[in-house]
Amino acid sequence: MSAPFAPPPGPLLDRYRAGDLRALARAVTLAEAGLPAARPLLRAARERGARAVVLGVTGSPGSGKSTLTDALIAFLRQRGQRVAVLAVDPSSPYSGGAILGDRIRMLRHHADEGVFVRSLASRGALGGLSERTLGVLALMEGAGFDWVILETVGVGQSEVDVAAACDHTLLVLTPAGGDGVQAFKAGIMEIADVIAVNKADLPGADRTVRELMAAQGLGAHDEHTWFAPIRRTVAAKGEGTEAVVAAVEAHRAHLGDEGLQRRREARAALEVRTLVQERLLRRARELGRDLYARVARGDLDADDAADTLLRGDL
Ligand SMILES: Nc1nc2c(ncn2[C@@H]2O[C@H](COP(=O)(O)OP(=O)(O)OP(=O)(O)O)[C@@H](O)[C@H]2O)c(=O)[nH]1
Ligand SMILES: [Mg+2]
Repeated sequence: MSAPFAPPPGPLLDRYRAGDLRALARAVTLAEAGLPAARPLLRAARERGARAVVLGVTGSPGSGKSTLTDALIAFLRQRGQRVAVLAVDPSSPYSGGAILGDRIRMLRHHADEGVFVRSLASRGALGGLSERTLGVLALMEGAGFDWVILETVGVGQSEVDVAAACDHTLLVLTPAGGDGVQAFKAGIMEIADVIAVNKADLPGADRTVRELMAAQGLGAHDEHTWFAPIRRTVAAKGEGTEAVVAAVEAHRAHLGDEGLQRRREARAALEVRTLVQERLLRRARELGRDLYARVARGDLDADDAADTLLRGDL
């Protein structure tokens, strides 16, 4: 029986290679689940080579990351560029129902073949990236998008993860609550390649920009230091998006081919290390039980148990 809305025929891999967005959606699902069927797709994605601008968007909860991402989509589409977005759902108390809101907002692009939006659960780690995030980004890039945007809520470690996963990091701050000063104190500013002071329609934006600039001057720097351009945005009205895009492109020019290559190598290292970690921990969970009992009884010390697991000769 053939369903009325059956996907177009042809193996998934061919359809993915041809840029079919439904095939991409399926590929992402497989990759997210860590299924072996995702492997040929991931390989195909990488064979195409890296060419997208991979932009991480991070910042405190509610700072306007999704609104700004939506505005960036609109601007980039006007320029005829294709955009894929991966929103990592932190499943945290911070974001509440925001993901639903994101979906509804970005739905205005849903009929547009040049836009692909997907949310990914972060599996508990607060705002952190799952083991699969980098694979999913690679699939999006391999599907031929010009920009691949990763949105995550910045809570502690996650900003650092985002910076490691992307070519460029856009930090979204707001004039409210001394956001800028807090970012500086928490060492978050260091990972920013571009800073958006969003909600610039609210009071205090100028002051926030001044504080951020002063903070930038305090850090160690020389003639090669990249000072993250600080741009005022009113994402809700699409204001400042063009300046943000220009700043990201300026950072890309600053990195040059060599700098981009270094970032991509760091990303590859993160991806491989994450997979190794995941596999080792799975093996430890599955095979370690007897060893743990022996460690608990005092028959084996923990170091020897770890060595045994790593050697895999159980
Ligand atoms: N005044 C004003 N409000 C804005 C602006 N941009 C976004 N907002 C509002 O700020 C709220 C949060 O926006 P989101 O885009 O959902 O923020 P977010 O950073 O994605 O939030 P989380 O994903 O939950 O961390 C929404 O009510 C937006 O309408 C802006 O430029 N000015
Ligand atoms: Mg959001």
